[in-house]
Amino acid sequence: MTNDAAETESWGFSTKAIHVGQDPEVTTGAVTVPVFQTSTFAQEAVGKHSGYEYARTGNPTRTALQTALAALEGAAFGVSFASGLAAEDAILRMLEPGDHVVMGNDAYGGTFRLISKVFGKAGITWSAHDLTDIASFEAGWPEKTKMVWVETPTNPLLTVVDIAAVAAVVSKHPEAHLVVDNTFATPYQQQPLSHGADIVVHSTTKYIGGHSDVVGGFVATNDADVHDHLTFIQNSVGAVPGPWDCYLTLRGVKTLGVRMDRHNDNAERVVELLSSHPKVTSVLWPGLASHPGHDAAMRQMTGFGGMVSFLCGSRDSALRVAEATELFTLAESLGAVESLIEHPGAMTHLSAAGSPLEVPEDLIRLSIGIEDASDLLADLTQALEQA
Ligand code: P1T
Repeated sequence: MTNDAAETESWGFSTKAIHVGQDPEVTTGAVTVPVFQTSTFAQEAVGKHSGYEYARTGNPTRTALQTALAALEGAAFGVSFASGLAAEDAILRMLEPGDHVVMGNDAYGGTFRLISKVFGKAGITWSAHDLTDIASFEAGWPEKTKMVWVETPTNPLLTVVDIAAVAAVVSKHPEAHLVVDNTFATPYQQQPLSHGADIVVHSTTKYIGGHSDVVGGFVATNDADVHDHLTFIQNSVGAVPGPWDCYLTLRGVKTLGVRMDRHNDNAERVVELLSSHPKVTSVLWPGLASHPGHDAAMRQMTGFGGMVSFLCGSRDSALRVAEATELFTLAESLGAVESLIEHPGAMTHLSAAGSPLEVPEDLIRLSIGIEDASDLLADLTQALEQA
């Protein structure tokens, strides 16, 4: 059985997740894409080979993952990397000294560190803007902007940026690319290319892998020049995922849809609890009608996701709650089957301290897993007693 492109195009999300790029293996009929644990591939004659020469350049397990993820983002091209930051690094290497990156005023601390500290040294300038204020973003367009970097929803404040509105501004500047980090939403509930983004990036470490057992990154695009750049960097720099990592990620991909439905449902239950809790001063989740980005989320997302952040009055209260949960594990990362809790100011976003991306000190971020909601609620209830 070989699936042709026209047939797969019409498939639903989970059918694509399970089948695209994942035909039974031709020599044995193995139903699951094998882990091609090899660094090189035999050639029949010089330059005559199966399409694979050397595993940094290409590996069939990686091809399967790239093909499946590209289909899920509705993209012509997909390129995998060893981590989300390696994927971001590959994108940012499109820039030249003197170029400028506009980013949102809330983003993963590691992304901020990469742009400001690593690419800053290479002569790339950056500025942080409130990308929910489209008029001021448009009016304040910095000269030499070559890239606009959007996270939506953002990490960790869950701000929703209207992708189509930002794309409308960026498209007036043909020299600039719009990059959307789709890690929090996942392609199951948001497909940025369809809203005008040029490039989509993921930390596949998160929901796509889904089991806290692998680190990875992925980039999707419909732009052949961008794709050429990415494959050139993938091969030239070599920050590639190994075959086992690709296999584990692909195994996670198959259940992305069902996991996201459960993450969404559990998050809704947690948000209900937090919203009426006396120790909680504010709950941040795009599914709340009172969330400033709720309307934009309704337009561009089909679910609100499993990430929930909240404020609880003081840094000390936040630290006490983060250390008091028993079922929620105190840990960085997110998007897996088990629930996690963290204090962004002291953990994931420490590198943004003192910058325009600094986060509130009484902020707690939850990654709601797929356990039974009643157990999650009981754990949070007992932990909040320490607030
Ligand atoms: O960790 P890595 O796979 O390199 O991905 C980086 C990254 C990129 N984009 C977003 C939105 C992210 O959240 C991350 C990683 N974030 C965490 C590790 C965290 O706990 O927030």
